Amino acid sequence: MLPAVIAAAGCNVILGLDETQRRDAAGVDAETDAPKQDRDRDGVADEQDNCPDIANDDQHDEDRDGRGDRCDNCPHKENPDQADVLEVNSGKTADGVGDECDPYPSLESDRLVFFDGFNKGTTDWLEQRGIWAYEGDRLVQSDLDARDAVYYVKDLRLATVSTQARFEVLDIDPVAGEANPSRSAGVVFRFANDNGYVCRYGFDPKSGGGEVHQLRLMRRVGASDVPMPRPIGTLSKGMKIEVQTTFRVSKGFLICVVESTGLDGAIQGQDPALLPYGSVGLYVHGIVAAFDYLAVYDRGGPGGGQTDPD
Ligand SMILES: [Ca+2]
Ligand SMILES: [Ca+2]
Ligand SMILES: [Ca+2]
Ligand SMILES: [Ca+2]
Repeated sequence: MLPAVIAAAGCNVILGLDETQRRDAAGVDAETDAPKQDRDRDGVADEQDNCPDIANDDQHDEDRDGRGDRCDNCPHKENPDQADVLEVNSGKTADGVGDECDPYPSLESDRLVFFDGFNKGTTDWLEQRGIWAYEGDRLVQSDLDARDAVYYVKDLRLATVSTQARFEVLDIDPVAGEANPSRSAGVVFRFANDNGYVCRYGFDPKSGGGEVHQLRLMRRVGASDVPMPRPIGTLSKGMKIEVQTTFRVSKGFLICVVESTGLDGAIQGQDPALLPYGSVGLYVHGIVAAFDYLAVYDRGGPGGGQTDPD
């Protein structure tokens, strides 16, 4: 029986050619007899392929720098030169994360573990609250009345997590006499027990009129703020805001950075009660926001193990 099994297996290998391979097998230029060059067999010829060695049939290029997301060492930061030299300049080994987006550009071993340019129209996210939909290359939370709308990436179990996200403020719920009148958006880090932190930009009405605009690191345990909000510029419609966070879980250390034209700020907090891992999400409260991307970086992988930077 053995030869028959082998013959059947061999037959399956031939019949098992996928659609791309069949097309390639037949893809011979009639005039030159030269095979079409499509090294990664994603159906896009090499000279047109923005990642000629990595299959990426969607050809998505979030930052429009000519490199497809799949082979761009900063998929969301324009860096056509793909520079990744700052570790080497510090006597270390380049880690493959471009200088332009590397959370620790002179320390090796950073790793991009999750990137979503929100172009796929499908999701394998863990959980959502609010009304989230893919609209033209962005993920939009469209419920103006939503309080604590979130979108969670599935559990990442990372020891030190850095996130980079950008969103546009499309609308803001007018502040009226309500119990929780704050408006904000940002990135949330959730621990396994459902507690966590939000790095967010937002504002509250000021008693006696006006608004207090602040960058906040908000602890979600009992919804109490980490007591170091930092006043920054005024949130307005059309503003594009970049949020960067680092959660150094092993040291109970959190950094929250917000950048936008006309405003920026950074705060950090420390909490010895941080748990060893969690998931990352997008967070919106009383705002319609369109997220361009979310990138998540790790130093250490599951359970940690890498040296945590000081
Ligand atoms: Ca390709
Ligand atoms: Ca690119
Ligand atoms: Ca890039
Ligand atoms: Ca790097």
